[in-house]
Amino acid sequence: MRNLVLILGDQLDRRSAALDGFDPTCDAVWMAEVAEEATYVWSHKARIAIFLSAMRRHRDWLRQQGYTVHYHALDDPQNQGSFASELTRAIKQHQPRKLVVVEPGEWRVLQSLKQTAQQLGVPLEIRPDRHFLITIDEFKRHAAGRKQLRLEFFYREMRQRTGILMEGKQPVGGAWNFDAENRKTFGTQGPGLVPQPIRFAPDAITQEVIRLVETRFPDHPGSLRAFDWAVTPEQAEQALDDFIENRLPLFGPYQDAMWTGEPYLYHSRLSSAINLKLLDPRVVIQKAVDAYRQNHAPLQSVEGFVRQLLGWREYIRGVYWLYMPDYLERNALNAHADLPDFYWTGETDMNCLRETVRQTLQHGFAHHIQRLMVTGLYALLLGVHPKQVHAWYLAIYVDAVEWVELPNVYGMSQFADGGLMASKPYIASGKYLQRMSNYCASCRYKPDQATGNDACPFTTLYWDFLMRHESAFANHPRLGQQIRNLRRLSEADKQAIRRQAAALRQEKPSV
Ligand code: FAD
Ligand code: DLZ
Ligand code: SF4
Repeated sequence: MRNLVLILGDQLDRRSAALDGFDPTCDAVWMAEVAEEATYVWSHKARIAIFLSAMRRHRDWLRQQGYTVHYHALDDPQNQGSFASELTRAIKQHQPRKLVVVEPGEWRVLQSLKQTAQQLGVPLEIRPDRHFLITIDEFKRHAAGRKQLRLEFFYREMRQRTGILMEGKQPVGGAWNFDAENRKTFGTQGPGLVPQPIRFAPDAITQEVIRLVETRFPDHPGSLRAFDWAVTPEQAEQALDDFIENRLPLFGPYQDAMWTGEPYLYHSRLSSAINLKLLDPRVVIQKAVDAYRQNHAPLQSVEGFVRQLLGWREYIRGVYWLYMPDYLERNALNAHADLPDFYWTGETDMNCLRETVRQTLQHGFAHHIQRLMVTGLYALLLGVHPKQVHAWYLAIYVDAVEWVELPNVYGMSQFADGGLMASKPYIASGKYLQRMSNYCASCRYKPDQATGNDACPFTTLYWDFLMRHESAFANHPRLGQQIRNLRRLSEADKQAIRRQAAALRQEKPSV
């Protein structure tokens, strides 16, 4: 054998660079379902199922195209359960002269592949992942010499570089973003009838995978009863068209809103398909821009959506590869509390957390503002150790791959990187959740109270957070107002808040 081409679970791109120059007479593809990837973090059943189901579809497609695929199924009795063991077995059996792989989505996996190749004395060729619009090296050049990395600068550069939503050198519509128009709430009357996203009933392959996951990982969190994710490029494209047609027009204004029983609202629900590389982000962006040009969706929605993909997604990946592996060791706020158990069960009387976690367990999904301002915010205010927060986020979402999950958790949500990625910690009290959702209306707590039996734990912990980090943020340009408000509290109030926060840390409130 000349080349053994390794295709990992999140590399299901039919135009992958791994397949460039493939010669069916002397090359073969290797894919491996391995238990370690499901257990390394305690993965939600739906996360395991989506990867395995999509991998099996890709295997079948490759074989239909004439590629030889050596596929290590999870239930193969010889499968020893890790990339290292399965790759070693394959190398010994096929004796390839070279291994070829596209840049993996995790630093840990890259090290494991390098180590195995080195131990067995087989060269490993790592090819750039052209799924992304900017390479890792190009991002490093963008970062070089800058005192601070910020999304806004990067995003503008990407707009200029690609010409997306540009008129010559100027942004279409005369502004780079329309954030100020994108913070609408649903008011007390609620969102009304939100067009529900297209769903894909599990077919025979997915059903088989579901049975396998239930048998092999019965104690893992989450349910598979509602599994309806896209697992092929064709389904992913249908999901994209459905989003563009039905939800993109209102994506912008309601980007930050939340509502009970509505896990998707006007979000695209495309992250898993894009991260598995079933969808090319260029196609997604182009279809959104076309919708604007055809007057189907307003600029504020289209720009808001494009920014997530052309801006945040590429930026996040750049940050990950720029700072790994040291990034994982950061804990700038010196947070050491344990993640409350209810993150795995949803059993808490805090309604916002109960809704978000239960929905997450049901679908393996929560939209961005739920991840940032409900589960993320509570962990940040409580002071949970960032590694525990990271292990939860990596395990629990169907779209979680470390390159995208980790900077979102450490940089955007927990401020564990001390501001490398985001300009400030995203902190708020329960009053923010009251404004942006209807969660508080049926909660036993009161968002405007910081102490006493009915005090909202978010509000108590918000003030406590400011007190604990007052000196660090006293001169922060974007937290000044919050610190000034803190300084208006009486000493007695501060004491009471500290006591209540300490009790919350011990109690881990549950029903
Ligand atoms: P939409 O709201 O419709 O956005 C469109 C697309 O933009 C998404 O599909 C996604 O590809 C991209 N996008 C949006 N925001 C981000 C972002 N902050 N970073 C990178 N890409 C973005 N996203 C993941 O894909 N995997 C994760 O593991 C993940 N973990 C997160 C953890 C935390 C703490 C936070 C705050 C965010 C996380 N995100 C993650 C980002 C974001 O929440 C999800 O991409 C989004 O909720 C997916 O839903 P959607 O497809 O409906 O996105
Ligand atoms: C997340 C995941 C799971 C659950 N299972 C597999 C698997 O069996 N085989 C595989 O190749 N990848 C899996 N993945 C994705 C990996 O954890 C990891 O994110 C990617 O390999 C990084 O490129
Ligand atoms: Fe969440 Fe507090 Fe509102 Fe209850 S009152 S839903 S705990 S923010």
